Amino acid sequence: MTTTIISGGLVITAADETRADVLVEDGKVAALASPGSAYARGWSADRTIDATGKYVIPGGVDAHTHFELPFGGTSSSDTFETGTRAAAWGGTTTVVDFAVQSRGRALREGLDAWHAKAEGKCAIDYAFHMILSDVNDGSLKEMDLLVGEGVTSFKLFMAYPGVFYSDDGQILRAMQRSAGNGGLIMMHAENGIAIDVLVEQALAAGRTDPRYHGEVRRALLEAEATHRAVQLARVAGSPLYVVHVSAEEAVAELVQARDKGLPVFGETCPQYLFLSTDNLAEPGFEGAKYVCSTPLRPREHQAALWRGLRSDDLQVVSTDHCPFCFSGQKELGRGDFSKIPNGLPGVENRMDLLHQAVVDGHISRRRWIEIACAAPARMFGLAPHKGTITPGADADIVVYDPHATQTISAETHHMNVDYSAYEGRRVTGQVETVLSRGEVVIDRRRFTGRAGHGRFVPRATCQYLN
Ligand code: DUC
Ligand code: ZN
Ligand code: ZN
Repeated sequence: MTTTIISGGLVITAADETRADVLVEDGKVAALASPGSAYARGWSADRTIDATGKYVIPGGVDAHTHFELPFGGTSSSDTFETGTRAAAWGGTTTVVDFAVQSRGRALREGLDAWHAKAEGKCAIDYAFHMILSDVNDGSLKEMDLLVGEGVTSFKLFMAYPGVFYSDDGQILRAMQRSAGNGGLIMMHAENGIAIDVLVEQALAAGRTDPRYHGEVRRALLEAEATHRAVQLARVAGSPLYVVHVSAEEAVAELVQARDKGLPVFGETCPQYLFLSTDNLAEPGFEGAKYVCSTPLRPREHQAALWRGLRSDDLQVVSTDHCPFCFSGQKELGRGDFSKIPNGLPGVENRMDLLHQAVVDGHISRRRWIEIACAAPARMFGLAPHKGTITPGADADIVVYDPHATQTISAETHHMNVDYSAYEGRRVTGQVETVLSRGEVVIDRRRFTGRAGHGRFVPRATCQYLN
């Protein structure tokens, strides 16, 4: 049995901030004690980590990543090995990635393929959601089996006709099924049929630059789809989690639903909080670096997102990490924005950017831990093992230096992508040491983990409602 004491830090969870020593035994949190009392209590340790002057926080839970995702004629550039290592560098100790059902194929085939990509490769623990691209009698039945295997959430798309798109009838049927089996429906809420008309019209008029990606994917079409998804979930009697909310008008739809007491939840991502259409409009095709869907919005939308995060109308910040290199991948869309692979890197940056939001006064320290660790763990059935520091929980712990400053850059990041969406941004706060189930995977800013340490975590059903 290996024991570690993390001494002298400020332990921050979503519920509390206390100065405490943390005893880790056999990969789990064994106890918390008032600072300096560890030895008086007779604790002994193989290793002591001095966290004086530092925060001791739960490892981040990023509930939205795409490693090795085939998309837009290419594949996202982080593997499970590089992506989970970068996550660890950024203080994230659990990721939930999206396995994909191909059209005309079984969920089982897609899930097996994602298990094969991840197994033996991950530096931190991982779990899967399932993307439904083909809702039919077979896939509906398979949803029950997946819930039994710990894949308890299913993403549906109201966008990308001909690829991932489901029509309203298919969505309703999947929601009815999840109402019965405890699964959580995650919705990509954009009206893809209308967007495709606007794409065609823009290209025909010669509007081919990256910024038109943001213009055709109108905020109103995100709001309309969000509204429709909420009504369909009401009819089905199922809860609903809307992913990557970016538009103020979509937040308003969620607020309206939640004010009615409906079990409707929302996620936003750092790119919508920190970036804007100004980035999409950067000259010389640089805007391609910021093409993702839902798209970046004018910066005026950011206030509604921060407000939603403070008021709990938005519950989770995940990354939608889906990196494509500028060179050779984003470049596929030169002369036609609709051919730019959609997605941004960010799995390494989320915890730091959200700490910067604490420094800037957008959210409190405890809210930082709630939206980045505790809420995603509860939402996706990972609690009480993940997302908090309490006796019995997995010892997924980050020693965080709140005073260190750093400049985010592709030169120094660990994601397998040739640019940073946050290049040159100065932030206060930095991950110092990271434990994953008690094993030190980052030791004072040196990677000490290994591919294969990370395990698949079968998840319970959504605990947010309990
Ligand atoms: N949005 C992205 O930006 N990338 C992958 C899929 C998605 O919905
Ligand atoms: Zn999506
Ligand atoms: Zn996504």
